[in-house]
Amino acid sequence: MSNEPKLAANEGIKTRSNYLRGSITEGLNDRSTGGMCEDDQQLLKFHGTYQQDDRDIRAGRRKNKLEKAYSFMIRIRVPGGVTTPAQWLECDRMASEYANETIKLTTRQAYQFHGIIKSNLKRTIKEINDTTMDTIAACGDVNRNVMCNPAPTSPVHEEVLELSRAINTHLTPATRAYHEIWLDGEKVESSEEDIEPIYGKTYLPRKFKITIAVPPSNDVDIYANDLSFIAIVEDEKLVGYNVAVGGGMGMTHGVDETYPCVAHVIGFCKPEQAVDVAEKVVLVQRDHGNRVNRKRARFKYTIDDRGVDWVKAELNKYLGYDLEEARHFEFTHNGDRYGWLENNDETYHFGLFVQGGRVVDTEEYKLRTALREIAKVHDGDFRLTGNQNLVIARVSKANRPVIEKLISDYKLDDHLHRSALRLNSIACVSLPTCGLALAESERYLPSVITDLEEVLEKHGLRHDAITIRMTGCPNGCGRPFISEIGFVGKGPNRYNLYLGGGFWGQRLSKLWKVDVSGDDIKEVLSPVIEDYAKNRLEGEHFGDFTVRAGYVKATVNGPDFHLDTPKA
Ligand code: SRM
Ligand code: SF4
Repeated sequence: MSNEPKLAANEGIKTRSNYLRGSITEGLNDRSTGGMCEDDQQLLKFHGTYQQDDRDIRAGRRKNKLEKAYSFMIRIRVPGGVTTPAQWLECDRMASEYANETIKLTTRQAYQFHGIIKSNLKRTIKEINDTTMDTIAACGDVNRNVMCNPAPTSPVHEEVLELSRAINTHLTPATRAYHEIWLDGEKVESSEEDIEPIYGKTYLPRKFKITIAVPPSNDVDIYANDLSFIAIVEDEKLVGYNVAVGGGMGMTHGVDETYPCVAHVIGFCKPEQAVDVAEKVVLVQRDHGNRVNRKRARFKYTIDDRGVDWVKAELNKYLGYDLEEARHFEFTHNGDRYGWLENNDETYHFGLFVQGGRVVDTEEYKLRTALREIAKVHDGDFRLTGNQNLVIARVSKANRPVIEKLISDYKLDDHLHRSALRLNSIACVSLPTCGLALAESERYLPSVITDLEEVLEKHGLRHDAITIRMTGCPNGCGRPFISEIGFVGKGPNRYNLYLGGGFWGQRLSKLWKVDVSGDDIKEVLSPVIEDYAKNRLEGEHFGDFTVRAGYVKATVNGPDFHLDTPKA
């Protein structure tokens, strides 16, 4: 008997999969069930799709001894969040033809479709590829969609967008499985090393996330990513990037060895070194990440277990040169800008608030129709933000009146009437599609904000930006642990409340109240809001205030997240 610890089950699935093929093709052809076998469900993630079921009707189907109402979520990678009007129109068509009539804009600048039945899965992925977008590596134990600031446009921002695309392409799995399964690509014989030169047979221990930010905007939340590049600009020229590693949000309630972390800045690299740095950081994690315990398999734990100095030294070894000293930078916010913004090339952006990132038509607000009509005449592009919003971008001077009219006809300029709290909100998808959800989020946060708006109004805080985020479980898909007010699902209509996060996402929050009923949120938070209105210092943000006023202690990082917290 070997004393080697037993590898996590997913490691075996990857090893046996023949580079992500498994029996996916056979499963797709099996019409006796709407689902796929368990191993293939894991492998499908690498291809950008998740098996789910409609949780609103799960119990009823169980009672009637019916199979769960299986369907699939598809995630489309969009490096830097930039897509064309033609791609938008195609997504809009597919949302009706194959999905649930909605397009979901995610917290990582990607698109999602929900509710695709198995018999339409291959067709949908094929048609997404026909639009020159793809879904490979949108999920799975690989590098995910690479994010960057979507706005404004400037030569520096364009360079950064190019880098996000270059890293995205460089770290895309090389296996032909995706082409064979979804695009009817030919089977090509190749040697082991050619098949997957960066990842190897077992890919990464866990998902891996990369982002690039141009200060002063941290709208892509660099501190929550495994690897980030922070653009350093001198005399309006990009001179290189600070490199930050080890951010991440996910944790499990009651398991103290799991916790969110904010990233550590470890050095500086030149622009031409950035792709190489990204690859080598990935290799450090590939070779040293935890493949035994998936709950501690993210890069943040590799770093926490061995130390930041170790990771720096190891990375320098892999690179064959040393990162330089990190340079000075400053962030001021991590929210989006709304309304019209002029770029320095005589084009215009319109920042549009999309509640919960859900593009859908309702009786009162025809958002999806409006965006379809805009896409038909738009001569620029669409940019998805990391806060689930949308920028109608690079509108030409000549075309601006046409777009302005549509914006006005469909009342898309409603940010003017929204509270700053709502404009700085994020809610993860949660119920009914997410299999891991413990409580509502996307369907619930809007009404929580409406309640809190009454309190803000009363105390003159309607236009004060406070970041507020809700997730249906502690996986943290809406990055709640770096917001100033965070709600994290505990059970049906029960939430843990976190306070004290940094306004531009630089400091973790801390658990303040355990297991609060959704119905009590307004009552519980009102006195804190009132105290803030009366006793804040000039320019003091809500998160900083809640720490100074003693509601919570500041979290330094990582394991400290669980110190001094109330117990359930
Ligand atoms: Fe996430 C899993 C949705 C961003 C941390 N996430 C899931 C799944 C796939 C549930 C599952 O595994 O069965 C959710 C699908 C719900 C659905 O019905 O669509 C899901 N995550 C999302 C999205 C759509 C939330 C949103 O409302 O926008 C975001 C898609 C981003 C994308 O385009 O790639 C999304 N997820 C995030 C983020 C935020 C980020 O990346 O900046 C995080 C926290 C950062 C991080 O990774 O640490 C995040 N998702 C997780 C985790 C916890 C990972 C961990 O380290 O513990 C899981 C669960 C897991 O991996 O086991 C998860
Ligand atoms: Fe699902 Fe939890 Fe992510 Fe929300 S945070 S989408 S509930 S996994």
